[in-house]
Amino acid sequence: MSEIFDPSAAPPDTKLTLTKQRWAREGRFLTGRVDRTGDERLPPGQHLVKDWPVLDLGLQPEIQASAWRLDVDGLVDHPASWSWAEFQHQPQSHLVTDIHCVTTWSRYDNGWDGLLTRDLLALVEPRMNARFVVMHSYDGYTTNVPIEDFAAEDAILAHSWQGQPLSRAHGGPLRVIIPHLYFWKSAKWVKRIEFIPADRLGFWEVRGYHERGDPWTEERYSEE
Ligand SMILES: Nc1nc2c(c(=O)[nH]1)N[C@H]1C(S)=C(S)[C@@H](COP(=O)(O)O)O[C@H]1N2
Ligand SMILES: [Mo]
Repeated sequence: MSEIFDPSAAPPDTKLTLTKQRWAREGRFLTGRVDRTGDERLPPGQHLVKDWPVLDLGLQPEIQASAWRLDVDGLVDHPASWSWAEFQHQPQSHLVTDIHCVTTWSRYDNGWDGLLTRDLLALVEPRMNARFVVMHSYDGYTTNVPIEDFAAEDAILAHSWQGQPLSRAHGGPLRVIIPHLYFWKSAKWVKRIEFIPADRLGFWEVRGYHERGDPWTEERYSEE
């Protein structure tokens, strides 16, 4: 089914605001502190870089704008299936975050534009039994996160970096950014966001990367 959010159908901020107010009352998606300063800003074992390395499976899919879609489905009350034009009509936000890659580089102050995952969640309304999120990409990559991590206040589906359209090498036209986890959790070329009841490991997670990937506790690789 395709239930496309129509911004002209109802005052969009009202629905978003009401849903988020209800979540606040229910204590849903409460996450840890997002802002970190000073010594705490650079996680242990990381070093700063000024450039932006490219890491992927060696295949950078080129998606024609006319063929691009984003599906949001699984355990949600209002699944979405957006064309590029429809996606661009969703609420837009700007934020600045750091990047922490498990290969030990970090990059500060990256400006992103796109749809906050909080706003996406308010549109599709995950059910109470939706506990994990799997991101599927056009290159076949997948990665999994608990829904609380997906719902972090600074997580965003980004189409622009530093005011410019995201390059294909870095995941354009659209990628996920989850700044408080290692960067392999930030799916490039995202095409589907699936809400599921129990954890299902993604591409790197089945190959020994940590299920969660918190840089501040160095959740780099799983123990076995
Ligand atoms: N679709 C897709 N997303 C992906 C990957 C990938 O291979 N395919 N690699 C991940 C890894 S391991 C890293 S470190 C970052 C790299 O993003 P960058 O190339 O923009 O630095 O993307 C992550 N997201
Ligand atoms: Mo990575």
